[in-house]
Amino acid sequence: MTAVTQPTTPFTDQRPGTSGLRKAVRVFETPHYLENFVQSIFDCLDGVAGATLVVGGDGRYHNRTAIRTILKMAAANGVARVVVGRDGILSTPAASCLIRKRRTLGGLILSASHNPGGPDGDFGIKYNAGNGGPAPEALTEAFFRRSRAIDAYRIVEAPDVDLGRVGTTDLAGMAVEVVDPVADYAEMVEGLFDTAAIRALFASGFRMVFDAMHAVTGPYAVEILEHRLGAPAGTVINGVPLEDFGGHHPDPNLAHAHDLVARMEGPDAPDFGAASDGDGDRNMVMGRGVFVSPSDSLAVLAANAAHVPAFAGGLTGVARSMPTSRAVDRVAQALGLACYETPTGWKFFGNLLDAGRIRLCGEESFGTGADHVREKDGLWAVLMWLNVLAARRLSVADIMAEHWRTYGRTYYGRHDYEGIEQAAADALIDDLRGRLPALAGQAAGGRRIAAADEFAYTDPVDGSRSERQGLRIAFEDGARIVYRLSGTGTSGATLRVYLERYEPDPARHGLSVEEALGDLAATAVELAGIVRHTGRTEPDVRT
Ligand code: VG1
Ligand code: CO
Repeated sequence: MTAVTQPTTPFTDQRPGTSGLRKAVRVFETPHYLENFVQSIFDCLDGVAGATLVVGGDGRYHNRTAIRTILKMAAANGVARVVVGRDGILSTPAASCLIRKRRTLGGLILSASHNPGGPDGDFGIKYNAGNGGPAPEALTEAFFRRSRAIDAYRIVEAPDVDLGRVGTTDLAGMAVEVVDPVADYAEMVEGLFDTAAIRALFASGFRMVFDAMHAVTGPYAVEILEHRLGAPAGTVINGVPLEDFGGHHPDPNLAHAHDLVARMEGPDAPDFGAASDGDGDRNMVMGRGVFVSPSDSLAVLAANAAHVPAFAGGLTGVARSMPTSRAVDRVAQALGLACYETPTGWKFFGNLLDAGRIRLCGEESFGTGADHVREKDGLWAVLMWLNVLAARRLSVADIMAEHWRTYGRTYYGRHDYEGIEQAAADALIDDLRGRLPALAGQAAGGRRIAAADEFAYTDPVDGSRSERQGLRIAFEDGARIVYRLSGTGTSGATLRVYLERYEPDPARHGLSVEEALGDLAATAVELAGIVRHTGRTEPDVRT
């Protein structure tokens, strides 16, 4: 079999965003598009020849086609072995787990996360390094620079490998090892939790619903929750992964997880509800009659970590992305833990986890994780909650009420304006950036602004610097507004507006989020001139 060097012309739009290169499937189907980016990655890595790589994805449309191409390119680039999930399936946390367990050079994960799938949907690819985490910015920038200069890629001409059968086959001198996508991950998480307590909880009649949203976590959730932990059959709904996720957004939030929300609000609601996203790294948790905001979830898990065997040795520190609410900061302060604020995106947690400075971290966008892998992990977060519920034997509502009594409640909301013109979005941000220095001390919507700045981050471990990570306005009463543009969209720009307000008084912990944040939302619209810049009078999504 022969390796051929295929000439190509570089693409100019392959800069990785918050979570890798994410584009419409149609763009990935452009001749040489995927190949160009994959070769750029190989060209920037040290030690590709002779290396082992992990490859897998969330099973969406184009997953298998892309994997076949990647395998042939890996062989042509001298990779010795590729570990690939059966049928090309690996959830993002399972891929991270395999990279770490097998000590591979790294891995390629194919996913566009919660973005819709199918021929008219989105696709994505990202490189994770040997620690199992998303490549740091310096590396993704190197991929991008290479993608604009590259003029050829290498690929072997060979028949496709059968990805449907576990076992090792040869592809032009490279070993392709097809593995069960669930086994290693299931074994890892079983070692982290008090599984006997969780099994006893289910045996006591506790009921839950896990909505896999026809995305990658279905087989993981069935194996772990139903087979290993004894949850009744049928606990997992929408458990069969589909290439187009059944036509839905596999995005676990109140807007998109309708089947779960309907069950949790129905007459015979179970004790606990959860959902995960397209690639299995996000989570949403709910109790009967209560939705747990992701920022609160992080805070509750930090406060209750001592009930979980993996954290018996203590937490050392915690981290949250900047726009995530400061609920976890209050827990960290009370428990004497270090608390870090990072830019949006999981790659910034990696160094802190590797250095042992933190053991738990999360984002407001339904992402929670810990030091067992280097990705956020949806099913792991659900198991954390189950472990805490099993240890404490309280309802989710009681746990939340207790948490807010102890630490105060941080009301939180995010408003997204989607598909706005890039130029209008940039103008809005530039305009507000220019006005930031003058805002401190001014009154806005009945509050006084204490400080206004643009977030920049210096990594405390390697000293690398990330600028322009969101505009922040802090008020004297503890409320906060953050503005930033999404780095994961595939058409136009998305403006995200993050709102939070601290309420120490337990008598005022029963407000709806709308009641609690309505005036702050109006102030946010006003301060940034959202109507003037975008013509929009309402956000498209509120989470
Ligand atoms: C969004 C979220 C961010 C998350 C990222 C990737 O990014 O806000 O918190 O890390 O998605 O999540 P952005 O730039 O669109 O705000 V996933 O589940 O796509 O890996
Ligand atoms: Co995801």
